[in-house]
Amino acid sequence: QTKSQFIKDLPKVELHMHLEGSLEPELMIEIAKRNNVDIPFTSAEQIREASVFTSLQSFLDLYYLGHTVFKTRQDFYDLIWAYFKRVATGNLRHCEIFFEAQEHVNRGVKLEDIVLGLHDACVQAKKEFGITCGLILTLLRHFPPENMMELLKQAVPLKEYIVGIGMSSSEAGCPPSLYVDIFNFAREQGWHVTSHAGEIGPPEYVKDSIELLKIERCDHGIGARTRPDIVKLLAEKEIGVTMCPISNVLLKVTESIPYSPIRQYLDANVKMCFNSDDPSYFGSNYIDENYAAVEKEMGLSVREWVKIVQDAIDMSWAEDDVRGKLQ
Ligand code: ES4
Ligand code: ZN
Repeated sequence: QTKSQFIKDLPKVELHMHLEGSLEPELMIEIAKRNNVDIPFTSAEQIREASVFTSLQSFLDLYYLGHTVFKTRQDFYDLIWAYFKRVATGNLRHCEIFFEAQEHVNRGVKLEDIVLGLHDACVQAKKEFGITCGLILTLLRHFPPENMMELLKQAVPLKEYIVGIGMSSSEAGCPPSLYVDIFNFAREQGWHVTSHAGEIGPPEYVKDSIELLKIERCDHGIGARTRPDIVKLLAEKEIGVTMCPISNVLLKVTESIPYSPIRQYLDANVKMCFNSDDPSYFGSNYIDENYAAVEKEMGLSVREWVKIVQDAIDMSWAEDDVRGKLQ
């Protein structure tokens, strides 16, 4: 058996994928058409041509424009179903997916339509593909904390369909200290919590997300690499990082995959896993392509690959029965 086949066959767990970042250009065009939403593109080809980024913000501008096509429960079902169909071919077994309801709800979509549309597809994915999925309601830093709190309160009656709360969008000018009340509220509701920290933000944002927000894992986390004390904190507290190697390169967050701190964190015994972030905007590179890219650039050992798959299971919020099946 070849090494690349071994990596293809690894049972995969994805913990860092933004649902709206899996919107393939063809589906964007189709949903915009059926909902009569104006977007500045008439073909999938144009969207692909526009998907070349110079920075995180240049990506976010196009990405949030893509959000505007969604209106109905069916739209959300169709979006997540397309993801399940795609990743089932790459041996995905479990995923926890960020969905950015805050954008849609602020435009007038009902939270219940989003959550129930996604939940229906999750039930079907378990039946048809044996994929289990947790939904992570994701707060967006470009909205004020009061708006985040409003959304969380609306989500309480839908609690059983939501495994945890995340936070994304650009860290620029948005330190973790602004969100202490929000994360306290989320934890009091019994939700798991995670946050993007140390993507483009400074090392202190990783430390403060751990100490002030009490995150259970850290999305990206690569910004801690210049601070051995914070890398050590990640290891000692067993806060795993959900890395997105292709995303980091295409958004110019790191120069190349070996320059992202994969080797450094492995050696420091920080738990980690590899994820796709926004696969459709990054050249349709899903989780299996991220695994393949790391192997091509770095050639990890079989033992390291097995550890990474185990880390992903450990870091997940899967119920014990699912966890048992993943082992
Ligand atoms: C994202 Cl803050 C951030 N970074 C990279 N990709 C993203 N997708 C959604 N939010
Ligand atoms: Zn992300």
